[in-house]
Amino acid sequence: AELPPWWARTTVYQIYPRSFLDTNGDGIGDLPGIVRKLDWLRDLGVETLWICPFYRSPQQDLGYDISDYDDVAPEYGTMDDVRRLVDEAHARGLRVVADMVLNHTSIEHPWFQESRSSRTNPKRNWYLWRPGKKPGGKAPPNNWRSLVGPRGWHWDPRTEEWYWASFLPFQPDLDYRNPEVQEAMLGVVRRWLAFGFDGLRLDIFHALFKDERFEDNPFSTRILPSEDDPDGFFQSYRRTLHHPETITFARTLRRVADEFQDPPRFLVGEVFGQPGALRRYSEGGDGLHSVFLFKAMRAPFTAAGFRELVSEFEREMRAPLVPTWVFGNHDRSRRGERLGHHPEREKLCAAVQLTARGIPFVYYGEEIGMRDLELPLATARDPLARMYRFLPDFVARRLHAAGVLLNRDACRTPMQWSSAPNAGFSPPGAVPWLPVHPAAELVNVEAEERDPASILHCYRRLLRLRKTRPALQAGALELYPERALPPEVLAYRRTFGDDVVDVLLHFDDATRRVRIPGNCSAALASTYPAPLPIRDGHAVLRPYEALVLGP
Ligand code: TEU
Ligand code: CA
Repeated sequence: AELPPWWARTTVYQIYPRSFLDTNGDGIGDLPGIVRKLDWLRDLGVETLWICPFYRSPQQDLGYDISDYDDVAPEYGTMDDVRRLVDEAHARGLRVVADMVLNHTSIEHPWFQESRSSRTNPKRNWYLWRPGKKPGGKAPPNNWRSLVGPRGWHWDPRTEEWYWASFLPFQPDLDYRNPEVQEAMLGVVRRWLAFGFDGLRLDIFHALFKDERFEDNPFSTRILPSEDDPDGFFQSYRRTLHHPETITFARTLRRVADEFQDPPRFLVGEVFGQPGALRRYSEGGDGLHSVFLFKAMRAPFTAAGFRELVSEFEREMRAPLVPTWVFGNHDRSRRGERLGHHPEREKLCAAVQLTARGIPFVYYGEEIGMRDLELPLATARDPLARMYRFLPDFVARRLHAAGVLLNRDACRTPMQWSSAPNAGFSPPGAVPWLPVHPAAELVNVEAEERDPASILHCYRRLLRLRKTRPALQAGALELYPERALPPEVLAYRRTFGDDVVDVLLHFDDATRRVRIPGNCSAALASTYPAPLPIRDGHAVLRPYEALVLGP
């Protein structure tokens, strides 16, 4: 059997540049900081780095509001620093994926400045401008709501029309039905791929095309629909998300990516919805290579919950489609929050992520069990938090209960490298852009390097093993039947050609002896520093232990 392309086998580490390492003491993480940690990242064993936006930006949404796609935010570094980052990463065998925000620009982008200047400006129709519904203009064109709750139409008094923004008011959406816009943005994509990036992570890709008739949504709510409620979600966003032309555009983008080879470039879409609906973005092999599946963040932490999840991923993302394993990112509560800051549980999640079929995405800090830091909404850097501050209490509580992070600063605090001042993120005496989590005293890279039972070492062991086993990188997955094991244990087999691996995942706080389900009886790795010996066809599983077995 022949191994699939690199992107289908890789492991991804997500870096939020602002929070990774500050080398010049201005309190802001920078590109030289990432370069300085490349050896460490290679030794950790991750294979691809996804770098959140580093382009020039007023930073109202911390880089997701771009004012120049062809330049670097000066606080992060220079174009030379990007060059160095890509080259030095490649020199270590690492791949680098850039974040690409196609859907919208910053309000400060010269294109929008021109567009808003008059109704006859040549860039007017680069964005979505509409007259109001009623004479006088003061009623929005329709009932569409932004992805964050309130309406997405914004009145511009200068030209007395409304512009559309899927996210926040300072992030106006581009009009992808305008061929000039497509050409301009495909140019941006080509330039960064030609620069040497190995792929792109596509920000809110599912929002690119909107209903061309601008008809009302059948249903509209001020309260964010839950992703678990596909009907509500679909009804209130029917005209603004997952438009068939967006799927078509995924193919256009793929053709552009395929202009580059050695290596083939990778496109991963940020899209929301149920796995079955998201499949459309990559089905047929000529669209996006993969899409984020956020469902792992909501699955009940039980063997049954994960059995269901793995089955769904297998069913809906059947090979050659490749699922993704995401437990956190820069928008969501950190994984440890949901697991009660329980290292053994976090390690079990890591084991699922690194041994089930799919592309693992590890959010910086996840590998050491970093926590959310609760910070006041009023002084937040996150523009969403400053908006949510005005929500009625009961709505805020409902959002919180649905797992929406009201202040995304919480999961973006500085990387905890050591117990030194500023956790080693900024030089002593500097003031980091967000406070360092007080838990950094104990939860940090340096401390975990010393502890073979740490989450960090668990990642290292499993990543190392994965590199040597085609079955883990690219093998088919088959679940063992429920009756083969106690209800607290989930088990599957990965097979690639002659390479076979069995994985046992123990979702319980007890120690139990189980009969191994197949003929693999050599313990290859555990989430504990060393696996216990297999005797008489039985394995002893400690609390939340994951065990990888070979023949
Ligand atoms: O996020 C899109 C998005 O809708 C969510 O992740 C959202 O932030 C979350 O559900 C709110 O609870 C992407 C980026 O990941 C995010 O950081 C940007 O702010 C956003 O797009 C706008 O570009
Ligand atoms: Ca800095």
